Amino acid sequence: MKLIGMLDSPYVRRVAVSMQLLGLRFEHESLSVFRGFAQFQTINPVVKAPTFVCDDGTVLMDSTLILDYAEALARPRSLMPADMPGLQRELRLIGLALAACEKSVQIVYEHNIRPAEKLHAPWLERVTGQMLAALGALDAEVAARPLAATSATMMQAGVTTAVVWEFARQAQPELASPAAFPALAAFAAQAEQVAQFKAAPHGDGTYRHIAE
Ligand SMILES: N[C@@H](CCC(=O)N[C@@H](CS)C(=O)NCC(=O)O)C(=O)O
Repeated sequence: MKLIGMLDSPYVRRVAVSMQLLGLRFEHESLSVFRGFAQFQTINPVVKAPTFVCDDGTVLMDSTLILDYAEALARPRSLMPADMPGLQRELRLIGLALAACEKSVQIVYEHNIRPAEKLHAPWLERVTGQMLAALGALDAEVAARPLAATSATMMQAGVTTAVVWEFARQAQPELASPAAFPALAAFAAQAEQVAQFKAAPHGDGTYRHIAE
């Protein structure tokens, strides 16, 4: 099994960290969807990160769908709660984290992909407000009920929240600040100390397999 994409993508990183927490072995190729576009196309013509190549050659994409597949492979291990109230909360937190993620990525693209003279201020304002709303709601949830932050206890909401926080903190430090979102900052600082997070650090490196 092979995970394709850079660990500076929160979507790629959530898959890498989750698969390690699930005890699944995989190869990782740190390939950029921008600088490595042509090479990426040869693996997945859609050029989406993460891309995941299964052992039989089937090519999957979209982090949530890849994680569905990983969960099925890892059973009975799981990063999702089995009980209904637990599942409901987990899904709410993951939804908030992924919404914050999407908006944070859109802000990056608006600044880095679009020519400066074509930057569309109303769109930037809209997605910035949406990102702050998602981070605010997530911060309130985490403050009200802390998330587990150890290898043995972390669940998918914790993985996604911490990975998205690190991305947003690096991408928009003036917006995603510990002062504005103290519960998220404190939780993510703990999560980044977990071995599976350290083995897949945000950036252009390749993940390191952790022997169990
Ligand atoms: N919903 C997708 C989003 C993935 C995504 O947008 N990845 C970015 C990299 S962070 C990408 O592939 N960008 C290139 C493009 O969309 O053309 C997921 O969860 O995997």
